[in-house]
Amino acid sequence: MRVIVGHYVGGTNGGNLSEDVIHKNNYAPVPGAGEGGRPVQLSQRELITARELYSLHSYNILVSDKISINRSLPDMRSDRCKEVVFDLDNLPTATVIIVFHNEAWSTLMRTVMSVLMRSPTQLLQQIILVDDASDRRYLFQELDEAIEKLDRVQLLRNPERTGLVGARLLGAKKATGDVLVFLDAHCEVTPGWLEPLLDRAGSDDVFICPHIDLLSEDTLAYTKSIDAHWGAFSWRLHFRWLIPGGDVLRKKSENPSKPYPTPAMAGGLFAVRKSLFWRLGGYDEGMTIWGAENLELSWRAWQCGARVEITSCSRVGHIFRRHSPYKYPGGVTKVLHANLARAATVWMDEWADFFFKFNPDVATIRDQQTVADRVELRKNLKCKSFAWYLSNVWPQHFFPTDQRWFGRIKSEKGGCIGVNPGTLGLGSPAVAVECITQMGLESLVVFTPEGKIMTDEGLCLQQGNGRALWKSCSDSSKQIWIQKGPRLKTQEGLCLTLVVNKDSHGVGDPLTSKKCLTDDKQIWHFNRVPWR
Ligand code: UD2
Ligand code: MN
Repeated sequence: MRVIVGHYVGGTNGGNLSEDVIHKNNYAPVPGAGEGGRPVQLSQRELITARELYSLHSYNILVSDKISINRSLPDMRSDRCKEVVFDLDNLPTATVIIVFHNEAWSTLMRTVMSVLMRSPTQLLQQIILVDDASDRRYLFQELDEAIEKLDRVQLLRNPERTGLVGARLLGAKKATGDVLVFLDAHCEVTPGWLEPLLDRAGSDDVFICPHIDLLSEDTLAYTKSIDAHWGAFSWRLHFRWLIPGGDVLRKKSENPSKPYPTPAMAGGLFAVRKSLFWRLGGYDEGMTIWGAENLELSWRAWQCGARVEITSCSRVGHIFRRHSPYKYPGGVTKVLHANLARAATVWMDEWADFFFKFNPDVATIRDQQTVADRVELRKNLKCKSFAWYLSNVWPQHFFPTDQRWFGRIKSEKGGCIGVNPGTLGLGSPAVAVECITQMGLESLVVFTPEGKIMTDEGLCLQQGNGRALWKSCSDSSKQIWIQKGPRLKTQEGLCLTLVVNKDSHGVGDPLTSKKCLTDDKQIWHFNRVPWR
């Protein structure tokens, strides 16, 4: 099969490509391509085509179309995980729910086939595909016919596009298995993926996530993702992968096959007992299209007496994309902001005020959200506070609290302690940033009672050899700064110093720790800012 490339006239969402390209299924497997999870390399000419087609799905569709939908993948589990024996007769059954909007045919089918190939028959009750009102023609009759041939797979069509929450709820209502297992439509599961999920989900108080590995958006190579990760979120409520707390890491290395807790789930891949899913209120149906439902569900689970966990014994690959390929009715920010506003309003208590205060554009739509039924749900389920969540589930968090100082630490010479937006935060040398007096978060820091200077994204100011650095917050004593009057001292008694260049007013100048002197460059002003 030949790929017909439309003429390139610029634009997004495939709008620049010919109808034929957009609506046709160009799946044409090349024997051996991508087998064993190996990368597929393209010729120079194909690379040009692939680039032109990229906007259709935000991954390399040319590569995907060359790889068999039945491709083999290696067993990605650790030896300790492979040793675990499951009693299949006593595990609950699964309904796998995969929702999609304008997904590529080959990617979608490979997701389905990987589940069929690698799930024990007696455990897989059914696969429910939910088409969230796609308009690509290859997903119409051609998909119906392909699905009809498959055992235990059914396809539901959402009459109107609701977004992933509405589509998942549609699937969940039709599920006959004991456990709901959600997957994105561009995943591939590996051997042994289902058993650990069902084993844990059987307990009825947990949302259990697989370890999400990486399917390269360019080559579709399957690669392992960082071993010790958990999910959390930034001050702007963007989902983030972070290093788990020390006690979790310790337990994880003692017992690598045991599921470990996570403050938040990424959202796309998890299993939950059907009864628990509905008892805790399913999803917030007011959330449209994409975004924030993962945080809402995570907070709800933890605050309302359940847990969110990851098991590294279940390995599933997912194509992480840099851009969203589909249309957001009303615009991506409008959709995402509305969803975030709902989640924050219902679950975050005083931290909702923090979020809205420093995200004024989200605040403008705060009052437009009708969340009375979700607030009622929280009351009926007798859920705990967000303060409880932060201190018990995510004690390593970097949000302000009543016990933590919050504000701007300004040098006598000008400039504030902070991380410049758009620069590499992690690992980068610290320089003074502009003291933004409005709601900008860049020059705001949390100063904890134990002496950590934290910023958004979990970065802490750390004493280096010479220059101070922004590093992931940890238990390191190099991250402790003791306030002595207007000075900030390291544990060795050195003073935080701004190395001022002439005429710079401090901004952009490096921070370092030096012998304490009577020196303006070591004088800091602590301007407290109310955080709610
Ligand atoms: C992550 C999650 C995703 C979801 C999202 C927040 C993973 C791996 N992925 O982003 O599941 O929780 O965060 O909302 O954890 N879809 C529809 N209708 C729409 C839009 C999307 O059906 O209007 C489908 C889409 O085809 C896909 C799934 O929803 O199968 C998730 O969307 P995504 O892949 O764009 O989200 P992702 O992985 O960036
Ligand atoms: Mn996805």
